Amino acid sequence: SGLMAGKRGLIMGVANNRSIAWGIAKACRQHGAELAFTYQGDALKKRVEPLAAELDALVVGHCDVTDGASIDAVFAEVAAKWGKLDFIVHAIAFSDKDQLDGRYLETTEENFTKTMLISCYSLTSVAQRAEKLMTDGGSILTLTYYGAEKWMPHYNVMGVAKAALEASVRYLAADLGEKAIRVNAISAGPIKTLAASGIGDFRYILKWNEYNAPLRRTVTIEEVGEAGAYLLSDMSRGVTGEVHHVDAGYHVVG
Ligand code: 0WD
Repeated sequence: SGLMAGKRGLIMGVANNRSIAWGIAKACRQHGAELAFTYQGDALKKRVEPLAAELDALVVGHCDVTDGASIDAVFAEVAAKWGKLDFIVHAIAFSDKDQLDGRYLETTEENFTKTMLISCYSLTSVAQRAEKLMTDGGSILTLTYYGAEKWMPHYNVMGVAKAALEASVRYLAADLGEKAIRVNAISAGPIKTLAASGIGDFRYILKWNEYNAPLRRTVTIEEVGEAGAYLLSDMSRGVTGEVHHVDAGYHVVG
């Protein structure tokens, strides 16, 4: 269908075919969008290239959000290839695995800073570049988790970073609204991905959600993808600064 026909979007955060960003990319493509992927490092390049090919997408290069020059290079390539941009999927987070277990209290200054830079500030650094390319307005989407709102076991410093990320969504939405650029987040329920495998007792968290979420199950990357396509398309043109839960309803009981 043509819900997203004529729209061009940058997908950041595909590590493999289990990534949430991949679920969103597939849905956007199904609705007619044209896509460009970034990858982080050569190891992921080999994974991302065949996935991009499946969706007839461009690969616009290595982007490590801790390296501003690599973000600039990616946006320069998007500008050269497309001249403008309609949407961005920011599905990036990182924290040292050994601090996603045990007590938040043990978080080091070094890991706190790194976690905040990669998982929170990167949305702002990406939005700064996007503003210049979203000349017809646009939609920016990031991914968050319920651990931003409530204490969750093992989520620790990532919960603190996600709380700041959700606040960033509101501030960026206010800053970019007059340019018709919308900024929203999906708060996804737990999904077994590469990033999730770093969180202590993740299998227990999945089970807990299956027992307690109103829909009595967890969600898929395809379900997050469809909700993402809504937030990235004009269907949601009246929505910005929103944190939309795609979590089988867990947040109403948890
Ligand atoms: O249960 C889950 N999986 C949930 C994930 C529930 C709710 C939210 N999320 C969020 C994550 O926190 C993240 O923001 O969704 C987003 C996507 O995560 P994912 O799909 O669960 O995980 P994954 O497939 O591993 O993709 C995250 C990717 C990285 O993968 P790895 O595993 O190699 O760290 O984020 C990227 C990288 O591709 N990434 C970076 N990209 C650029 N620069 C960087 C960086 N410095 N660090 C990580």
